[in-house]
Amino acid sequence: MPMNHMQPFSLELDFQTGIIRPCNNYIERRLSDMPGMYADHEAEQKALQGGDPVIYQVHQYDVPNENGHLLVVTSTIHAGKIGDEYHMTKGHYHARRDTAEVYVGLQGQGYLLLCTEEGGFESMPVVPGTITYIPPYWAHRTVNVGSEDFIFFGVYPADAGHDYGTIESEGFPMLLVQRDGVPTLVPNPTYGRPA
Ligand code: S6P
Ligand code: ZN
Repeated sequence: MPMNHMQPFSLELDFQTGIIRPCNNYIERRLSDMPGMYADHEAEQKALQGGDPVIYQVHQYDVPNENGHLLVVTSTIHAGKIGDEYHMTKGHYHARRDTAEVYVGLQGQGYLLLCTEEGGFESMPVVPGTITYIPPYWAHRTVNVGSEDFIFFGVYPADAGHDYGTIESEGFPMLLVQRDGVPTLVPNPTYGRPA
């Protein structure tokens, strides 16, 4: 075996929390880390003043960011809303647009929202046991529409990288909000325009 081959390894995944051990890349995103991404800016300001809640946590195990390697990652989105819009991730395209990703639902009730730069949009529920395939060229955002943590596992090419800027400036075509107590997709009035 060539000396530069990496050794196989295994990790422990806690299905109740999404924590993987060991973990060498932990990210916590608070509301203040995603300014202007929720449609209701008044509700956003109120929540910021009320303590800047942690919206989601990401546990990833980093390996070399090289072609051939895969990254494994869990995301835990805490339940809640900003105004009537459910807690969600920032959402991103992969910097290398020709890379896919697979998500597996582990806990809670969520949705995966996807869009393309050509204006395409798709959404699908993600619950424990759902496998979703995110093809190359689709931006992806996840949303917790339930009353407990929404947790999912993901795996994607280690050289994919992340482009957050496109979604930061353009948003998603649709928003997922609560209407009459039910998760409902509504057109994003500021889609395509800087927030
Ligand atoms: C990475 C993968 C997920 C997200 C995570 C947080 O390609 O899609 O691990 O990074 O769900 O979302 P975001 O949009 O803040 O990266
Ligand atoms: Zn991704």
